[in-house]
Amino acid sequence: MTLLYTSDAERGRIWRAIFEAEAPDIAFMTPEEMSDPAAIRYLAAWDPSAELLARLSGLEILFSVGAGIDQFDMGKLPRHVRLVRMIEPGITEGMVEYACGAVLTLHRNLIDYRIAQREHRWAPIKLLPASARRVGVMGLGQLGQAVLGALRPFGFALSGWSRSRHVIEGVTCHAGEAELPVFLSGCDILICLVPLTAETRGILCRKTLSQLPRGAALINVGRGGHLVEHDLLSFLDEEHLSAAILDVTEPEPLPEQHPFWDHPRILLTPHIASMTRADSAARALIANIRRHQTGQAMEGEVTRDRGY
Ligand code: NDP
Ligand code: OXD
Repeated sequence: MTLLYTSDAERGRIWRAIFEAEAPDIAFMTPEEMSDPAAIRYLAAWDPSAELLARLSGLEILFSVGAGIDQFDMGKLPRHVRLVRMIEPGITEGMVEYACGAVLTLHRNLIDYRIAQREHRWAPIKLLPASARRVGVMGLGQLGQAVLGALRPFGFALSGWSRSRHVIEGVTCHAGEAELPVFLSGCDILICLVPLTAETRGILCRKTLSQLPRGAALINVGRGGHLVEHDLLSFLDEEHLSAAILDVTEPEPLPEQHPFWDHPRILLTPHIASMTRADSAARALIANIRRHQTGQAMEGEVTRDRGY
């Protein structure tokens, strides 16, 4: 049983040590060590080249080293190869921390205070109780639900939106395109945590952003491709939106001259909301391989036709 690993070298050293200690029956290999490509059954990668994929004739499963799978060119991946995204505590914990930090930044008007500080203005803003602030999460999957769970103790009025219907205690749940307008109209702070698919590309656009209440703010931790940048800039300039916290852009990194860099109402971070944690991810991968070996459903297997 051979696993080929083609991602970050530092993480690779940690994974190798964990595989050797905890799953010695699975040979852990990097491309430099690969003598027989046809013997590779599992590939753990972020964005494998088409040339590499073409050489792996015995490949059964492609494991993403991250939560997202939009980076893969599905057209280059043979239909029979199963695709699995990464679900591991490090990614979830990182996202929970970032999203809660971003919501509190907006809730406590820290973007306004940053602007006021630059202008040497001492300008207190009346405190709004958390219960009066409506926070909505687009995407009620692994990360969206964890974020909602962590926001709950603050007392925010929580809602969520997903493709299929969910029932989550303390969260008003909406489902499907038909319920998107009512969901958006109840979000003072909107968090985007859907995967990037053909259906969700450009979902944060003029039509949807205009359905947010005046003064609402956006947190995009999904993918840059969700956002129509020009529409966000118009809504910020027209003061329909009050602020945006963006962890993802398209392209990444953002070009030097991009207007987001200097916009006073945009807080930008370089795609660091969460990161795959080496030790917990290695163990999550081993657990998934064991599930596969014993005929159980793997955690995070992607439905390829659905795109996530
Ligand atoms: P999941 O697959 O667990 O959840 C996806 C959610 O989105 C599901 O609730 C799904 O609905 C919903 N969804 C998908 N398509 C649609 C649609 N067309 N309309 C409405 N809802 C839809 O994903 P994760 O929570 O694990 O991750 C979400 C994304 O977060 C990743 O794909 C990645 O892009 C991003 N991410 C960003 C990181 C960062 O550092 N910025 C780090 C990690 C992830 P349903 O429940 O009905 O299936
Ligand atoms: C991921 C990411 O998908 O870091 O894991 O964005």
